[in-house]
Amino acid sequence: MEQFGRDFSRSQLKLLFGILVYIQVNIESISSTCDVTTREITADSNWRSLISTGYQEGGGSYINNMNCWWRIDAGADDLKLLLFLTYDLACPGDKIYIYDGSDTTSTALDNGKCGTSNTPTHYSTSQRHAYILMVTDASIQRAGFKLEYLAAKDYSGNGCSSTQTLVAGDDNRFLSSPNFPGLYPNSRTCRWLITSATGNVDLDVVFSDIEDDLPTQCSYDKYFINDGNDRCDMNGVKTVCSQYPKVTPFTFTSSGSSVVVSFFSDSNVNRRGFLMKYKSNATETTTAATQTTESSTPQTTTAPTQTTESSTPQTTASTTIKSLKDSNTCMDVRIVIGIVFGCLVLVIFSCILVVLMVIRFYNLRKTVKPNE
Ligand SMILES: [Ca+2]
Ligand SMILES: [Ca+2]
Repeated sequence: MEQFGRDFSRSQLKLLFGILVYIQVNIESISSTCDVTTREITADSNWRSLISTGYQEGGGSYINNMNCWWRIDAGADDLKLLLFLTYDLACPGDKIYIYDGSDTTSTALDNGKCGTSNTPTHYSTSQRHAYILMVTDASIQRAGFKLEYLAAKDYSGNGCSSTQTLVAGDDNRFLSSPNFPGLYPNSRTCRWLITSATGNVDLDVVFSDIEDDLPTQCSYDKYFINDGNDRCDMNGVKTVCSQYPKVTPFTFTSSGSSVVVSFFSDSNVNRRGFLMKYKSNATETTTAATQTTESSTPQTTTAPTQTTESSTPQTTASTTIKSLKDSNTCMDVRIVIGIVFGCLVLVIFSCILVVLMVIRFYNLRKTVKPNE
């Protein structure tokens, strides 16, 4: 009996300890992200995801009566944040707020979004911080939100004033459209020649959001990747247009030691542009063949049980990248050559006509003279 009492007490103690641990774990799980302090997150040049508590890809749910805060830091004063939000929040009590700054006194990029959207909403900050607030009320839970973020800046340099030469090294360096991650300007032509002293050039397109047309002809805005240092050489050229999220991130390896990237925007409608990494690939074997690959592997996000970050990059739908043998990269040169050639033909033709008329005139005068 005494043994039974001792065992019973031990079982009770174990149960009580288990309950305390359970409560403690859940309190820590919630308090680490909500209600107590702002969670600090540092972004980098890789796509990462912030998801609300309980969010799972295609399901899950948050809990009632939450107030959650996150502060994302791009990591340096010259970096800004590019954000993509998808959400499923029950209106009107559950909302997400996004601020362009380090707290709620900053300008709101979104001042209380709710409802459902699987199409990502774009935001970019004007400085290094973004502040995120999620609130939920006492009833009705939905999936929550997923916020993908990336630290970036304008890496376009002087490529829009003249062809800029960039040297690829062993480390990842970056090239972007002008004003990235903000909207690119209208009526802009930019060109960058990327060279490698030790091998081939690897391009890794991280992000692409370019005004397209339907059906996709890339007749509005676009960028080209030319394999080699001659932008007019159409062998192996890639052209990219289409808005996020249609373009699947892709990689491109030059067949030689250089590649030319050209960007064109027309006179209206501007979007976020592109961001790509480039580096030297010293181990590549130089061949004449174009080594272009497109990654179509879907990027998945795990289903965590609490608010977390994942290192998975953007979810994308399809690709509209295409090879063009007859693109208009060099259309401006061709037009000039055509006009010059046409003028020459016209001048030569006119001269021949004048000469023929003069000859005929003198022949007529000779014919008429004997009768005078
Ligand atoms: Ca609710
Ligand atoms: Ca445009």
